[in-house]
Amino acid sequence: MSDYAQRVLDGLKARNAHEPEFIQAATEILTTLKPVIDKHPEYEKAGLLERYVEPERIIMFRVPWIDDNGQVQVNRGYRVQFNSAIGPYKGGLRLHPSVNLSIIKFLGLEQILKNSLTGLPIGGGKGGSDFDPKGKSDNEVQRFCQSFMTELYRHIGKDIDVPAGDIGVGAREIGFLYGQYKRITGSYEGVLTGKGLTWGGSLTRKEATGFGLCYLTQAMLQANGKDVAGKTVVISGSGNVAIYAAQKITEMGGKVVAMSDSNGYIHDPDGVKLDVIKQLKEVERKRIREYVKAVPTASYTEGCSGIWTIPCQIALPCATQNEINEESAKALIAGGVEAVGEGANMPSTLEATAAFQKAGVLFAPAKAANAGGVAVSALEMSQNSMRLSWNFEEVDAKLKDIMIGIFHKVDEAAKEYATPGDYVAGANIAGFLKVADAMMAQGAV
Ligand code: NDP
Ligand code: 2IT
Repeated sequence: MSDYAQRVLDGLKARNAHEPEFIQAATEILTTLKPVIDKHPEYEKAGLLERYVEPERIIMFRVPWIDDNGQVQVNRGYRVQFNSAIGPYKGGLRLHPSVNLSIIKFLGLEQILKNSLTGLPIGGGKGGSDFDPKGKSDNEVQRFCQSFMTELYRHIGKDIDVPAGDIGVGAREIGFLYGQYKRITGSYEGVLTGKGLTWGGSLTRKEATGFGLCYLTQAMLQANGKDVAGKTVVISGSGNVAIYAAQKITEMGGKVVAMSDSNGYIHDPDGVKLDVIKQLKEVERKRIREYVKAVPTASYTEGCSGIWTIPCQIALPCATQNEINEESAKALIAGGVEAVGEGANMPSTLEATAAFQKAGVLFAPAKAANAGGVAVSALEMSQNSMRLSWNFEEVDAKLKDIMIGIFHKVDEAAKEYATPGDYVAGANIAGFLKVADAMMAQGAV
């Protein structure tokens, strides 16, 4: 690592010692930026890296709401407005009991580079709350969302900060949040993405992250003389990203044999029946263990990490951060994995990533591989501004172009600055150069 990057990382660790996920994301980024930092000594005088790792603004707030028993509950809300050098802050909202500042900051830091890679004019931000939507009634979720937006509305806007979904935030939550924003401000504007199709949403946004992951994984395989067709695929999670990754990879000729949720995983060697998963997860909000009732030939195993012991050629982690540790990576390698495409944000630990790269596994890092969701969010913003809607095929074609374009940018940056095939370094460098250029041009702000 360059001296400058190392000093910035040391300072970041000292100042944020209690934020392990943020330190993990920053370590990977700063480590791989060395060739760029060495080439641009002017960055140091401009304090570029110190500014890059410090959010422009962190908003933390109380979210009081009343449960169905009349009891007042209090959660903590967050919005980290990390970097607006290339566009308004853009990034999802996560509702999960594990949410804390470290997790929101790591997601925000990643989002800056991801959004840059899309080629679209969007800065980086992320938010959420430690609210757990699981087991809550629709009315409780509505009251939480209304309370959350009652504070958040003053900090966001279509040209300021445009949140969207992430874990625990789907169409239902975006609806409640949007309704409350509109009620408070009186403004019908594209302040959130992932909206319903009758009120400003974009076709293909629901499918975008999963589809985009498959387009990029396919581009990576083909650049290396391989193809998705005929491959056995393991996908973790069974939420928005996992479901549409499973759909597209199946269309491409891959066979998905396992999926999971936070309780456990199902193994269906005949190929996972996606209509059963969609019914369970999108309609009934049930646990994945119920799958074996509909498909008795499949098996269910309690606990999620065992999914990585199932032999496969393609692994698509689509659940959450650090779900693949070194042991799981070694199990995947032993099982013959040829390619990993990260649908979730930072699903592989630093040690797992190193193990994959050392073993020669094609490895598409999250900020490139899962950029399709935010890319179509940016297309939703464009459609809202123009007050028109593109059809499914148009948006899907643009998404595919963007994902293939990202792969080429990443591939070329790896070749020019790092090691050919090191898509981790390639993604960080390609994403960073655009943001750095904008930050240098805009002065010390
Ligand atoms: P969903 O809430 O729709 O689904 C999340 C899935 O992951 C569920 O199956 C959930 O299981 C599982 N999961 C969540 N947390 C954990 C955990 N701590 N341990 C084990 N399993 C867990 O979220 P998304 O599909 O939208 O998001 C999945 C990942 O993709 C996240 O990392 C997110 O940041 C990333 N991502 C999402 C984008 C989007 O457009 N939605 C865009 C880019 C990245 P359970 O139901 O049991 O909790
Ligand atoms: O991690 C991500 O890129 C998202 N959750 C989607 C963000 C967005 O603004 O669509």
